[in-house]
Amino acid sequence: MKVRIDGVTKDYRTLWMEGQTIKLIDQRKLPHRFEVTTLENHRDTAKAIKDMVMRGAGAIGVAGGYGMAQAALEASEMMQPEFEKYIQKAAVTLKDTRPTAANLYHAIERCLNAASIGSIQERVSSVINEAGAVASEDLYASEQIGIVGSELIEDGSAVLTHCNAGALAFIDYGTALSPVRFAHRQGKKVFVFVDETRPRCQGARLTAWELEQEGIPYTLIVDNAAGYFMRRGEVDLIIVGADRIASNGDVANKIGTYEKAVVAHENGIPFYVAAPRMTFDLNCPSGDHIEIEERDGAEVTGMWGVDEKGCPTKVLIAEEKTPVRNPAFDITPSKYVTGFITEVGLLKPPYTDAISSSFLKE
Ligand code: RUB
Repeated sequence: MKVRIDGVTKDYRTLWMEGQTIKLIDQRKLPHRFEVTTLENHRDTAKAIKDMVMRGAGAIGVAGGYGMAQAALEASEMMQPEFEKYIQKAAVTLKDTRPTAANLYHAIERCLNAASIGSIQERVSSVINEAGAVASEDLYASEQIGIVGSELIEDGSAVLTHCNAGALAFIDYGTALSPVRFAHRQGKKVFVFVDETRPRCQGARLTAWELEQEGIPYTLIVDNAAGYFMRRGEVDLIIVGADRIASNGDVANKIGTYEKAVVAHENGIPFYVAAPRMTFDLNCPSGDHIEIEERDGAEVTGMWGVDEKGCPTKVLIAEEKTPVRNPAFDITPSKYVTGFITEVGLLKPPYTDAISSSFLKE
């Protein structure tokens, strides 16, 4: 993704591996400060996933894979039984961070398999290669999603998106924002309504920042305003990302997605979900089986930002003791989804068949 710092534009990935460390853009500091931070070992990586230093299904999947590569390197001098114990424990530590995104689970399982055959040195190299393959596949998928999805965006369209399913939620390009990026690069006029996305405001802080960097016109709206703009006919289509998609097409995505889908349906607005196959969970029959992460109530009673001098600060908007429920995701039933934009094409209903046959394609 393009990042403009002091008038100079540079290309960045959301996260990458350097030796045994992971480097990543600290998403908690954006848009006020651009900072690259370093994670020294797999425990740091697990904590960074939990604390949302990086977030988004694709990005945490890649971080999970890299975290496993760190663990393998940490254990490279051990004997086989200790190596196996260490790797298994690291997998649990990394998985126990955020339960909803399928990508994290899949990436860790792939690395665990890679760690199971050969000499210790061979196992270490296999895990590193597998983690690298997860990252390359993510990158390829997000580029293809952009190409497939840009065909759905006509010149002059207004797209509404929720949360951040942009380059920062992936390695680059993103899912929901990738079609927008490609349409913009093809010279189409495209405008984006950016939902603020309480409580952590990934729309206001991250999606708005990404669109600003790319010079794509956008406007920030509060979550409650999306229905207003849809009813006025100002929104042509909605594209969101996903954290886990059940085999029947039910979608877990950032809290508030469900309401957007229902209001879009009511107003005859196409509602697309952009996601790579890593986000689909064929073992999960429906949205009712998806575990929804509940996060700390402090995210709802307080807000983080900077003061007028640019110093990081937290303000309380409700009394700290206020009882809070804070589900991070919700389920959108597949009947509200117009299509899935994937790296192997646009999937249309009936979804159970379309999803299972998409896994037969190369
Ligand atoms: C992120 C979120 C995003 C999906 C899309 O939630 O809900 O829409 O993860 O992911 P959080 P991707 O900020 O809580 O992680 O674009 O990576 O597939």
